[in-house]
Amino acid sequence: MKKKVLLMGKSGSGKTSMRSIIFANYIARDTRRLGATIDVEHSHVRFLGNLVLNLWDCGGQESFMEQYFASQKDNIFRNVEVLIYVFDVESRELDKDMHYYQSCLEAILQNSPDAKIFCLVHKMDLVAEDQRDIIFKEREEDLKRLSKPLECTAFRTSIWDETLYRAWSSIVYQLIPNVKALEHSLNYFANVVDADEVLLFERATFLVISHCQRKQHRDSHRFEKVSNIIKQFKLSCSKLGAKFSSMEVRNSIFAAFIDTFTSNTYVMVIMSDPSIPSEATLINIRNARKYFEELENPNSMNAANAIHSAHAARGMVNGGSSHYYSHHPHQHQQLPQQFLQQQQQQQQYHNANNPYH
Ligand SMILES: Nc1nc2c(ncn2[C@@H]2O[C@H](COP(=O)(O)OP(=O)(O)OP(=O)(O)O)[C@@H](O)[C@H]2O)c(=O)[nH]1
Ligand SMILES: [Mg+2]
Repeated sequence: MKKKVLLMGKSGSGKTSMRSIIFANYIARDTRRLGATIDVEHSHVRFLGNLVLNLWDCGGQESFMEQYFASQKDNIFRNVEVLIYVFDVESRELDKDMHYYQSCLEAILQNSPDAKIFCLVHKMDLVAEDQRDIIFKEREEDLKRLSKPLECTAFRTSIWDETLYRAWSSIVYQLIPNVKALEHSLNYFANVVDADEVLLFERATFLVISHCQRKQHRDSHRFEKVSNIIKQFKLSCSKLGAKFSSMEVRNSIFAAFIDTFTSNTYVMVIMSDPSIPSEATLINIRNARKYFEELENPNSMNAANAIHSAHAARGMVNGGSSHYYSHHPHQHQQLPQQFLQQQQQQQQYHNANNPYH
């Protein structure tokens, strides 16, 4: 499934920088070396296996912009699924920026009226921290007003922090097929394994594509922070010739497990019950892999529908190829014999290794 994504905005606003960081493993510092994009640079990014993002990075110098709205109009604005318009927050030519943005919207309205529109108020790191909220709110209001009758979603972004991941996660989320089924299954998985929260990251970009939260958390930006940190770590590993595969972080309050999951995702599981041993969570992650692999691949056994049936849901716990280890007594009777044995062994292990027991 191919989806055309237009990246537009004036020259130097940061389009190629973002694209390179999210999809081509650049680090922020390296973007300083990027030259201005000549005309349109096309790239195809495979995302979650079946989804191919067809990115059109449109160089923003004025001579190119003029051509986009004249001779190249049909070619550029036809079949667009998503328009991402990038504004440099420090730009001194706001009127001109808005003029081009509106020309863009007119062309979208004519050629791809169903396209989703995102505006990124970018380079927010250059604005004093105490001004960021006010400036963003102002810009957001202006943009929403000027976009009518089209709707736009605005994000504040910077390549120097996690806001880049928040914006791009939200954008790609809208493009992922059967994302609801994925979320439903993730919820189910989180309940069975008794996790505080479970997150799915796309494997190459580390964007969050789905999450399930069962406990409140005070930091609403933690997901994109984790994306940002782990992506950097993964890049550092690959520079040393190593491949990041998993990690466990444990303190007195919680344990976080990040692990390779399906062929297109990493999973993160947050557990706060200290009586559940790491091994149990790792087994549960391993056992869920096949199920999620099938869910991601729409050609296999119609997995998206299967999740909605009670039969399949029971199968996740006590039958088929997937077994879950649980501490909850009411679930024990559902588990098959072989699994109970495994569980008893785990319990023994757990008792032997838990100093608080
Ligand atoms: N401070 C700051 N600088 C940024 C940010 N994003 C990009 N830049 C810098 O802005 C400069 C221009 O970035 P590009 O990505 O090449 O801009 P562009 O929109 O692709 O420009 P054209 O290809 O000419 O349309 C580079 O030096 C980047 O390092 C940001 O969030 N903050
Ligand atoms: Mg560029």
